Amino acid sequence: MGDVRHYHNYINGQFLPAQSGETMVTRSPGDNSDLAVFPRSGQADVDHAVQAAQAAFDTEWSKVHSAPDRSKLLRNLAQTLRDNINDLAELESLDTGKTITETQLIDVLQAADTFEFYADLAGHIQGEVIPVPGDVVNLALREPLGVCGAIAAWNFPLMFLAWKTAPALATGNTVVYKPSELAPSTTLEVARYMHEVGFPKGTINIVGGALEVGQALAEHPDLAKISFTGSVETGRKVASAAGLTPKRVTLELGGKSPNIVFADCHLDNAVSGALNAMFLNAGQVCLAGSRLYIEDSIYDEFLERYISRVAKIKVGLPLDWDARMGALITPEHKRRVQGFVDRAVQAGAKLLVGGKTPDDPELSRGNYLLPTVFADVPPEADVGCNEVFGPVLSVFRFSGEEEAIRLANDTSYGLASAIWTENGSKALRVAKAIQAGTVWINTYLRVNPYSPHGGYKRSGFGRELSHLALEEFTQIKNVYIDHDPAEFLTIFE
Ligand code: TXE
Repeated sequence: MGDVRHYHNYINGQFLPAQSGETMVTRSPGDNSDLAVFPRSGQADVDHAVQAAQAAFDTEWSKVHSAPDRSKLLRNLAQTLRDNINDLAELESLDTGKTITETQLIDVLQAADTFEFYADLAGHIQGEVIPVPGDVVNLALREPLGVCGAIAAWNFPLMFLAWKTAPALATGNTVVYKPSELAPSTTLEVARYMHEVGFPKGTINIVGGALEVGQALAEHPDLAKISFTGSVETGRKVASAAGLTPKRVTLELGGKSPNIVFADCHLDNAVSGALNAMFLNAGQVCLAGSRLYIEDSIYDEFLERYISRVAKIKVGLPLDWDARMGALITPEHKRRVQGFVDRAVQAGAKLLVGGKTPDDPELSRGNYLLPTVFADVPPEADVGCNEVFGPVLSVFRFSGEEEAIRLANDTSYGLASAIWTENGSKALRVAKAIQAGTVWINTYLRVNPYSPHGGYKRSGFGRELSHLALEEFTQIKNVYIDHDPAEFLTIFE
């Protein structure tokens, strides 16, 4: 699919190869052709980046650069993303396999919006004055943490870059960021924009590589925080490594989110919502509504309408503007997803649509799977309860509010959920009863920089986005000033 690109790390304001000289290759999921060569970094590169970030924090970023300066840089970066939307969207599609329609309409714009949102907030990071009795002034100052590490997954590279670096930088921290080795290209491209926009050297460092880089970051004694997005299993390792040299941890892990359709819903909207919920980015979305619960009395009608629309989803090459679903990230991941499908069939689940590779010869070299829907999923089929991270939906039926809540909460995950009903009181009752970090009512996958994002239960802890992320990247200093002119009281002689 064109020329192979070559990237370096971005450390201390310089574009550098890994100190070992080693490189890795990323392939385009659409046809598995080589897309980019980038550094396979190691401990020495992470140490270099952390030292650079510490020096920038100590000397410049948190002290010399005021909030308006930080705000201006973030805003200029957002504008640069917008100016380069066509190039970035194309590269993001080639690197991740998702459709150009998605990357143009969602990924690049969301990333730019997020940088802008935190540019706005940079000037509003405030502490408190605490009303302590007596002749005392008590201030709670809100200060940056120091050097923050970030480890990202491959499914929304540009958005994760913005979600993790924008609040960190806005609050005066410096950052060492590791993109996923499966889709690092746009992140390494944006490093160039960060340089051009004029972020001071060492403020933001991007280190490419595989799990060795993630491990080195999680274990690093000089990091104040680590922010991680990825699988539950890796999240557990990151949290325990981070605990050895205590640092703050934010984990955004997987999900198996319930999408509940009550009989009194707006049927057309609920059908459209359930398509968004499951098939955007070919289901490789932590928030995917991969358990669809339909109330008994509308079960058949809903499914009939839904399946006829699923069957029309065009699976296509990432740069095909008519395609509505692209490729899965790697051949291994496709095999993993296909494994869920095969086991579900063996366990007796009813395959309503999809379940196989598309016939289109144009797609034969990529990692494509047709949108897939199962009904009558028996409890022993893991497709119904584990995160598939592919375009595979399990449909269940329920009867009444109580059963909907019980089924929705019957999972160790708690990332997202949705309720479709025209009854406002019912919607609020169910929303309060669901154990998840997000409950959408009559919509699905509304994500924006203004609203907090994060999980309950095994889906993680800490919040990204919104003004609440500012708390995750700051600490409070208690300044207590006694200006009572009377003699100082003490129990000592
Ligand atoms: O994730 P990993 P992968 C889920 C989804 C998917 C599965 C595996 O189910 O199929 O996870 O995806 C780095 N210490 N999600 O393999 O392994 C790694 O280099 C420190 C849900 O991509 O968790 C990458 O940068 N870092 C999810 C990042 O961690 C380590 C999005 C994520 O890798 C490390 C993606 C280690 N020991 C996958 N091992 C979501 N929440 O959206 C790996 N890494």
